Amino acid sequence: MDNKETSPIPGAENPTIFTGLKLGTVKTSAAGTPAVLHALQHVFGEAGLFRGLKALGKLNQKGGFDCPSCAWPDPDDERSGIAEYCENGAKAVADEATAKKLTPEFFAQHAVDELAGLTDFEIGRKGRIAQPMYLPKGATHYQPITWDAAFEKIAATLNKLDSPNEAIFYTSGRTSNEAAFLYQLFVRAYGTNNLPDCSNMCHESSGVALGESLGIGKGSVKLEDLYEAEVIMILGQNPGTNHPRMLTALQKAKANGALIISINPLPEAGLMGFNNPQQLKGLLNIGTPLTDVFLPVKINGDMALLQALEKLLLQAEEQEPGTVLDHAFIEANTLGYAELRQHLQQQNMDELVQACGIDLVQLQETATLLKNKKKIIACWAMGLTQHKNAVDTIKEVVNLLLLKGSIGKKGAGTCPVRGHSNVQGDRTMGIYEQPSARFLKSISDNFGFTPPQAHGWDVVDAIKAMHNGQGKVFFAMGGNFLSATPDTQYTAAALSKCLLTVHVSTKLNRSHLVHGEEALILPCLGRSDKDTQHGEDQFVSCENSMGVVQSSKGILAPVSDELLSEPAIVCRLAKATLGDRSTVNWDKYLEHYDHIRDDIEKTIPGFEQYNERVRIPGGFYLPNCNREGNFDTASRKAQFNIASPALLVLGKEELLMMTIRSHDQFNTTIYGLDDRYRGIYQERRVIMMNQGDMTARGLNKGDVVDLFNYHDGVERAAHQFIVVPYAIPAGCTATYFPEANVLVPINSVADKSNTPTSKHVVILVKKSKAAHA
Ligand SMILES: Nc1nc2c(c(=O)[nH]1)N[C@H]1C(S)=C(S)[C@@H](COP(=O)(O)OP(=O)(O)OC[C@H]3O[C@@H](n4cnc5c(=O)[nH]c(N)nc54)[C@H](O)[C@@H]3O)O[C@H]1N2
Ligand SMILES: Nc1nc2c(c(=O)[nH]1)N[C@H]1C(S)=C(S)[C@@H](COP(=O)(O)OP(=O)(O)OC[C@H]3O[C@@H](n4cnc5c(=O)[nH]c(N)nc54)[C@H](O)[C@@H]3O)O[C@H]1N2
Ligand SMILES: [Mo]
Repeated sequence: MDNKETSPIPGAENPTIFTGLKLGTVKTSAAGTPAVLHALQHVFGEAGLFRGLKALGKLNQKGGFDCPSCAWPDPDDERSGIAEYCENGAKAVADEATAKKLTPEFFAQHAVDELAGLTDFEIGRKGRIAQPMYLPKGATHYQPITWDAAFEKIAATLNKLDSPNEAIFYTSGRTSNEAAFLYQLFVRAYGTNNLPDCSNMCHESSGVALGESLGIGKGSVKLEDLYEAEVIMILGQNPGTNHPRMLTALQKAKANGALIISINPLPEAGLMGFNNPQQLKGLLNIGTPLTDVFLPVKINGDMALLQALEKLLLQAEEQEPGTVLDHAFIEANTLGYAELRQHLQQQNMDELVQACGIDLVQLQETATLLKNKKKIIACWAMGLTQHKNAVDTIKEVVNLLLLKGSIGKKGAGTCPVRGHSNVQGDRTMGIYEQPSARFLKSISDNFGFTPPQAHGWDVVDAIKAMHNGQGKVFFAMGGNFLSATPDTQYTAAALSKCLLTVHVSTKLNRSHLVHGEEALILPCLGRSDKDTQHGEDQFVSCENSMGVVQSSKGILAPVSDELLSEPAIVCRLAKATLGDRSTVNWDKYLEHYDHIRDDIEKTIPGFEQYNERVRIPGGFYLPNCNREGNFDTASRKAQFNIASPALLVLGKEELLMMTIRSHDQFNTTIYGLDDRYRGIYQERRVIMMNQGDMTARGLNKGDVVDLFNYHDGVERAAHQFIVVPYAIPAGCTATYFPEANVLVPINSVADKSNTPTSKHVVILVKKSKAAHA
């Protein structure tokens, strides 16, 4: 670690100002009329009545555009006539569809430092970026630049590097298949595999675990499987806020008899109950209870909890042989059962109970419920993936499913619920720092150049490389790298050392304001914007969390004539950078996006007749070996995994912190200051604490505290957070991302996936000397 000597970079973090905390009641169910009203208020406030209604009318409709919010799939058959959207999808659309724009005058009036002094909430409300902007070396203000000059500048900088491996090309997960494919093609033609993406911070652990255990790094269930499941387990996920349309599916599953088991340190409103706004009962705010069994696990207690359940199931099987486990499935499809059984027998039940924080009686009741069930689906998100042992924990989820034969049959399987709307598609398109030899061969067969073979940097390695001077140019296709990544001050120092930082963006964010020697902002069309090339309206395509590829066609008039589509930006940058060296005909792609899809079809398996099938309303499923009952591992079998829960001994004063999303944000985009379901209003600088932990530290509700982390002997401090007592297990705390990212150590990552441990940060809480909130 070399960040001891770096002094804090101004504007890297949100300013420590309070906005006026109000505490209300914690909700016990999600959605219903207030959610719809809340959503419409947002859309009309930001986008205006006409743009707002027009956009919502086409959201997630067949032939419309794909919601830019989460990756939850659309129903294959019936879609709601009103609009297949949710409150938070509507907020995402409103945020993008806003008619407000940032003119050159705006940038002339406001210095970069001044903008960096605002909160993320204030920065995001400024509006859409309306023309390319350039920050010369040493300048205090961004100034307009033409597209041609911008591309030439980037090209000149890239071409003067000693090696293409000194450049880093990040991707966030909103980029379409078409743009992502061209982007990775350009980056590899330029000569590097440095393609970190948001997935490295998100579901990378799921991809690694599922790939190793089951032979495919994606989930196996389709939406209709949820309707046939006997049990749905939801681990480390808050669907009421982050995947609200999932609640409709859970409601239907429940009506068909499914039991829902929720495993989460917090009793999240959306897990507990749901008022479906599209049904009369929901409009009247009459809710359906969702969760049958709620297990308030300690942070990172999941592996212990799962092993305790598996141990109890093994015991039940011994008592009534042949009734609990699916021996035929285990025999035919798996490796390592005997070893797992032995390993579980050796685990001490008291220690497992202690580690997960759930008492034995509740675990026994849960095991009894699972005993005779044959169709189990496990859903999970960041509560499992962002831990040091995340890969092993997810493999433990797989162990449980395999014991029950719950993979490769209807109503059963794995369901990692993805985040960004096309994060899964971006990976399918080759946005990956560790491309397979097969993928690279396909590129060289189809495009007449040899792509670099050496693997590149992921997010954490890219940050370290910029920090130590090896990474010199940072280019981002979307996202907000500084605020999304761990160890904010370390990352800010890393970005500041670059020669050039470039962001292809829709909205202004902090990563534009903490920059390299020179910086560029390239404004692009968003999902809802109409994209016209050569006089014809184009559509793009995205892959959702369940592997369905669908078209997405924007409909709103762009806020400025100067916006380019992401494919156009890539093609023009590629031409400027590669010039005569290029073996790819970049102009062809912009004549019509069908040409991009033709080349995707040639290069990537599963896209046969892409142009035809993507035009079928509802799209098409990509192949998935697990669904067909196959396991594409080396042994052609599913692999049981042997691991032990981590033994973490906290110091006397130490607490564990998870960084989570409020109800009013999409990652680093802050829509508002409320976390309605958790009863926390008008404030984001809060720390949710167990009352016992507060009492032990002499803390009261409303006290202001400073938070510290000392990983690797470096002091990381997040100042001024207000204490909120909350129903959270002892020893555990929660703060919001990105305000608390400054505390997530760059070197604290998941084994194998290198994902920052954003849900597992050891902290000390000390009363702040600052004034009472
Ligand atoms: N509106 C909205 N939608 C979004 C997003 C957004 O910010 N806003 N973000 C999108 C993205 S990119 C993603 S990846 C997803 C994120 O979706 P989620 O993963 O649901 O998001 P988080 O808020 O990170 O919540 C994680 C949940 O895990 C729980 N948790 C934390 N630690 C543990 C643990 O150790 N064990 C268990 N069992 N649970 C734990 C927390 O209490 C919380 O309920 O949502 C996507 N959709
Ligand atoms: N502490 C902590 N850190 C985390 C997490 C956590 O739970 N805790 N979660 C992690 C996760 S799961 C993720 S996915 C990452 C998210 O990391 P990112 O994907 O990097 O972050 P976002 O906030 O989603 O990016 C928002 C920005 O994207 C731009 N944008 C929006 N739409 C478009 C578009 O259509 N095209 C282009 N080019 N730009 C667009 C806008 O300028 C906006 O400011 O953060 C990670 N960081
Ligand atoms: Mo994510």
